Amino acid sequence: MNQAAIHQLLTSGAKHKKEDSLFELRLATNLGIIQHLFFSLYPEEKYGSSFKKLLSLLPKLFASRPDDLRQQDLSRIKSGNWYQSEKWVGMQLYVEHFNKDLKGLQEKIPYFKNLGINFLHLMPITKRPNGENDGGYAVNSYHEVDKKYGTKKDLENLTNALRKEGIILMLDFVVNHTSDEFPWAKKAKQGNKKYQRYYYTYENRTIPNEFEKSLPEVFPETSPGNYTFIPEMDQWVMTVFNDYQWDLNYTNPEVFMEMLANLVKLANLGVDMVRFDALAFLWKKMGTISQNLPEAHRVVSLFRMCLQVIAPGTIFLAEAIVAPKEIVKYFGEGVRRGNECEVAYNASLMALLWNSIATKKTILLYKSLVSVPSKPKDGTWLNYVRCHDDIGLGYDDGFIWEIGWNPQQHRKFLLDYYCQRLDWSPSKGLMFMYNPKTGDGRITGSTASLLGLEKGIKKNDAELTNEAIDKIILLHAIIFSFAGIPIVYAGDEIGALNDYSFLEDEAKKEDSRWVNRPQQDWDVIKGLKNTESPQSKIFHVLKKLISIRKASSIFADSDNTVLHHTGNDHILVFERTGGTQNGLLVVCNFDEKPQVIEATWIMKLGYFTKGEPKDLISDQKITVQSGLLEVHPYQVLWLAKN
Ligand code: OTU
Repeated sequence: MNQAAIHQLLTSGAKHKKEDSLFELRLATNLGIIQHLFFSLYPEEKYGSSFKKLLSLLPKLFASRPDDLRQQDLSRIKSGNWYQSEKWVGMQLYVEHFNKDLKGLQEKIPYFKNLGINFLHLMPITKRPNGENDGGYAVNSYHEVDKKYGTKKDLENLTNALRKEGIILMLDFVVNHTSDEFPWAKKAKQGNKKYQRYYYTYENRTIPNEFEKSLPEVFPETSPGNYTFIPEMDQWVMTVFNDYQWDLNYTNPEVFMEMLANLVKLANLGVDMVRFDALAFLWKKMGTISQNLPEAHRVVSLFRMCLQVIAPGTIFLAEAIVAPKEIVKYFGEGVRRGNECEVAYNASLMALLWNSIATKKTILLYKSLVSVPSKPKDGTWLNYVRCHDDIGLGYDDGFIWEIGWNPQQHRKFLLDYYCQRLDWSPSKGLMFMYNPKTGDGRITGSTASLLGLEKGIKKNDAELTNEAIDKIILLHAIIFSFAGIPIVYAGDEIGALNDYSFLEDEAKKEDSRWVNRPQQDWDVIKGLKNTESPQSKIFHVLKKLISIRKASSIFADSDNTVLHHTGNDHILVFERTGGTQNGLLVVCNFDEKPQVIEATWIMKLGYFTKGEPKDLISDQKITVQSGLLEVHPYQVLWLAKN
């Protein structure tokens, strides 16, 4: 298509306000890449008219963007990489488990402010089927609020109130699949060919069987295989996740365009960060595992570039729980700003922390962290101890071998340690999706229960309890000081234990992830003034860590993290560097015994210019004897240059 024709399409009917010209400017700047991406997925020979349709869609979508959000877009463009600031601290929650509904959530804004939370990830709140719906990850709508959470008005009130308080919002864009009740799926079931092409549907098993040869299973226990037979339409449909989640067919450009419109509607609700759920799965190809394919990246990039034109203030989070070298690709290929997602889950760090807790060692952590390929300077991590999902044991087998462990036996040890198969383990986790064919399994359980607090409290064992508290603080202190945005799972700040009530719920009992999605306990929160309870100890320390973080730009992600090797296998040390005057050294002991490290190199780095530095967490001066620094069991130190 030639540029004159494109220009004509774009300007026809435009009103030419200042904002419209800014829109046109953004479009002109990004058009080349949008066109290139589009035709690389949908060849021009066949899909030239689809591209024209996309071009006429963009101004319409921009016209639907509310004024206040357009203003915010402009100020965000001016404020650069606002998401790399040290000021952001997140919390993830299920609205119905937090405080009833959206209105209830709004009432709790003072709680977030008190703790220092200014970024919320609400688990899905849009319409979903009754019964099983994967916590809302089976969507009946991408933008209509499910009535169990309230009304659209309630959401508007909430987002307005949040914005007033400087709290940003993340919602999910379940981009890979819809529920089997979504309007398109319903029409497909009724025999509508157009909508059958919105999904991967097959009259017989020939193609599905070929695909199955190389496709792994995401939920092997509850939803084995990747296809489901739909009697109403007498066809098979691809369902990589649960059998009621139909995979969208992105080889069809109509799907892309309709989903773009859905994405804009979601962004227009006042969403600051969009979580791209399961984005690694967006493209399927026979003979591959159909994850992380180059075309999946192009689809994400095309969404990004279109949103760059329509709603440039909205940023994306990549939910790709895959190998580190694959995760970083979701930042896009730019050296500075990539052209896919601004933020990605630091799934590797999360999984490695759990490995270090069980083994009491940091060798695998170091080996893996040094090998993580660097991300573009303008991207950042979302750092978390755990989320609503299971903890997968996604470690590099090569590194496990190098340490001298057998990967299969090592994973078995971790499952045994966390899933109550070892008497001596403090952990009370449950197994998720154990696959006897492969011996693979994943771990569920709340942070506190996995770290021993449940056993400690139930056995009235003070030592176990205190150890668990220290471990909870240790892991949070790491994610609060690691480069990126930290996000706390709601309840972890008060040591919430496993919630076994899911076992009584027909729609939940097969999915043990519900054990780690507890109800927020407002009675405990009322009692936080009693500073001696385990819950208060955790809460007050985490609150302090958050306020320390927010007060110093050393915590901002400016590519200033350095890992230090100490020669002690139980210790992790990393530094946030800030020139000769400024710096933060994080020293962690993953062992149950005190450990010592050589301290002269720390002195040389400039942490002892005015004598022994104070640990910012305990406010105690650290002591160095004979050039050795002692770190208590599960202690974490934050040392500032003095
Ligand atoms: C995501 O997780 C969500 O976080 C889950 O809660 C959903 O069930 C799922 O998508 C389907 O919508 O397999 O076990 O590599 O690990 O996308 C969790 C990414 C999952 C997958 C991840 C998925």
